[in-house]
Amino acid sequence: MVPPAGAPLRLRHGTSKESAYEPYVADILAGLREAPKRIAPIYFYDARGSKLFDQICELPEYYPTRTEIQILTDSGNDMAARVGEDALLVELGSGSSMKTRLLLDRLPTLAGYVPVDISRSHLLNAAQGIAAAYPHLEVLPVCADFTQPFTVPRPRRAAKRIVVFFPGSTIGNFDPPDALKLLRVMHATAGSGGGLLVGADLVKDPEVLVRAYDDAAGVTAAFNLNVLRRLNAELGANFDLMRFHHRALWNPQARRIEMHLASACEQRAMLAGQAIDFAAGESIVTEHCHKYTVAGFGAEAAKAGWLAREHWLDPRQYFSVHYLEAAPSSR
Ligand code: AVI
Repeated sequence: MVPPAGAPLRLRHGTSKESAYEPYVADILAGLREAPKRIAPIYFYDARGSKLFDQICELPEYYPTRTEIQILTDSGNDMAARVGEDALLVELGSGSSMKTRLLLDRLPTLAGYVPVDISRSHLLNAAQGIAAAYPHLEVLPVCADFTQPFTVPRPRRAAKRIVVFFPGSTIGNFDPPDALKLLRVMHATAGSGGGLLVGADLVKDPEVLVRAYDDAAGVTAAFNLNVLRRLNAELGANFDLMRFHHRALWNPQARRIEMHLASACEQRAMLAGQAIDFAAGESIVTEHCHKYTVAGFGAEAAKAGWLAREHWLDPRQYFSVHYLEAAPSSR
């Protein structure tokens, strides 16, 4: 269950009884009753959260976006050669960005472009932007939760293969079992002989990683805290934003950055009539950002039936883009 970015979390006519609330409320409360407490990162993206994320991508410390763009710029021709002639490109997530265009510019024979997004407004904006910039390209938007199987539309001109495009290292925000499930769904989407072009952030100096998620200007802190602001505004919660602090920690065993909201003191917050008690220093985990090695990513993908064909790195070896081919389904 993924809330479309910017969509409200609760029906206007909800009552104070938890059972009458949208399923998101039950999901958030269940996470806050776990140990450690959790709020899923899908809840970051209201309008303010999406704007803050755009600002994060511009930060000097946040290297992933600009590094992936650099790799796509430098090695886009090789990637296009892998995608090949007359392919159908299926992009997971909103497709208005510069990354998509860097690829589309090099794929003049595409049979079609399928942006997939759960937010109808993001999807239609993105699809219109791409259709205007590439008038000869058939654009076939699909409004769907891409973590679940969905039907790929057929373009008017038959495609030789389906290639899934999943930039941004969003795969890193899935814990390993969910990342594997997603790799399997992508395998089913591409079908035998299809491809996957995917960005994955790499393990590196922990100082560089922590700075990327705890920037000097405090934009990531604002992004993290915004989730509590959202729960207050949309669900009538009463988290005291002054008494939670953003923390970004490197977990070397799990090879991930963990984003936390740490409680400055012992305190109680209310959400949907339920009390949530915090000890001083106790935190809510809001996001995991897994970092891979090139070989480790290939090994995970192989479990889902993908064959690693080629990968591209930037000169500092901070970020990787992989082209994988779908072996016949392993299930
Ligand atoms: C969306 N995702 C790839 C970002 C990341 O780097 O894991 C989310 C993010 N969280 C804090 N900064 C960026």
